[in-house]
Amino acid sequence: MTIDIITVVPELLESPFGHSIMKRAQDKGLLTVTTHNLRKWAINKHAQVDDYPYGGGAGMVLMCEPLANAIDELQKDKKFDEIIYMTPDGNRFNQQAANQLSLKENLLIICGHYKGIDERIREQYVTMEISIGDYVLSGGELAAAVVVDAIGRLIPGVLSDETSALFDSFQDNLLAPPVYTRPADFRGAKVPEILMQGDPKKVEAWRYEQSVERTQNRRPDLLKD
Ligand code: 6GU
Repeated sequence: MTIDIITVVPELLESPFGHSIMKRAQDKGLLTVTTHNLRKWAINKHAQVDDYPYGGGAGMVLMCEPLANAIDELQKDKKFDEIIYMTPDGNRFNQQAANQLSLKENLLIICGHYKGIDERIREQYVTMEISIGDYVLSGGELAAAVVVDAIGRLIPGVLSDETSALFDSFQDNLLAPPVYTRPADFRGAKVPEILMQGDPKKVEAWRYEQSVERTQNRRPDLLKD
């Protein structure tokens, strides 16, 4: 899978994909993340990519031309399955959306900044709008990093134990069960006996029970649908 990201702050996206599972996905050639500085397509020698909003008001708006020229140029090299705009008024991101996007070949993500991007780019280019929650970030970059991480780890072959994503929280609308590692006794707090006995059937049943209980207690809304 390839993911191209257009941003005015590429520095914000340098570290998130350089470590751990995202790094391994890229080293294995299963995922290629490329960030593009929008200023490369600036309209003048002052590197301008934004302007005042028509009608007045605070904040700047990313202009049509730099974004359109950037997208047009990137589209010459590949066909994007989705052109995604990160915005607090987009569709709320969740595990189901991550699953669906992990099956795509080429994604393009546009990060807004300031007041956002000119509406005509949303109308003419963007095929999907994503928000990561009901709060406002100062730009789409951190949200894009969240989305790329959630998608990237689902690409087949990325996780060392291919089945492990199947047991994530939310994958079946259940939260994950509690986990333990050594020592068996931490300051008097013992690991549940059933996990120590080594009967896989019993362990599986216990984990499922714990998942349901945890979901009932913490996220009863997940059990409704
Ligand atoms: Cl995708 N962008 C911004 N700027 N803020 C957000 C968001 C995205 N999702 C939640 N808040």
